[in-house]
Amino acid sequence: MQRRTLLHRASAVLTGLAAGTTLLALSAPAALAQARRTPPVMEVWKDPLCGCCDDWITYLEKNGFSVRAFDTGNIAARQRLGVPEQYGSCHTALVGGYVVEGHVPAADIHRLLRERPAALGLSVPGMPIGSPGMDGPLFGGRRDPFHVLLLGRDGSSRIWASYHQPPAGAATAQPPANGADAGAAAATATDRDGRPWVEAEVRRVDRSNRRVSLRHGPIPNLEMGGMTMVFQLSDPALLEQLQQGQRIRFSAALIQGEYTVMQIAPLP
Ligand SMILES: [Cu+2]
Repeated sequence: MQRRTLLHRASAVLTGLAAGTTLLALSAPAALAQARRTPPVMEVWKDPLCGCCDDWITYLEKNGFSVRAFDTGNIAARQRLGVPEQYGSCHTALVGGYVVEGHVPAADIHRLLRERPAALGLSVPGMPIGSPGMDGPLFGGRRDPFHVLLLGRDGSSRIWASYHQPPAGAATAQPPANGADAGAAAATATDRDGRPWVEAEVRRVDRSNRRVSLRHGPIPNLEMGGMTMVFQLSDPALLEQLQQGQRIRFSAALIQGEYTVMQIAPLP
């Protein structure tokens, strides 16, 4: 009788877990089993408008993590935790004393927590298309190669894992040589660094604040729909190329939490 009750409870627990509900009252054995399986808690700092951050969080929750997300304080968290700028992405997380920057696969984080190397943490710099959270329908199944880096506390890094690498010996696409940029860029779907080109109309050029307002089409790598938005510029010299009313192609990225125009090309 008692055994049957326990089994009953166990199946209720499983049902509850499957439904994703919070269990408030567990029987003692179930609570013990549950404690052993308690998912690591990860804190994530991100921008409230960051769709790919939300997708990454949803993915982590499906892959063994419990996430506490903060919609502000991303830049401050990155600085406080000591992530050098070149390893930055759109969100910064902390789990088990380690920093996790950007769209890092769950398996690499589990391995980090298991092996516990002397390190700052892991990073996937930028926002590679095809990484977890950057693989929604908008990206049409595109899988760009990327590395997960193990960051040292001294600012160094080494490769922890690699994904979607071209097979050995395969010809790798070379970026167009400088000087041939404009023509080649206009003829391709991505900029020199593989970010998708987006068509836009320049609405306003704010030279004193070094910002530009663009009415743009969807930006797949930022999971942003078409809208009018203000961007900062990766290089202030880009301002000189922009005039109100002009039609352009541009690429964008999230740099230190700010939407940033990375490159500009004439429309074909
Ligand atoms: Cu992202």
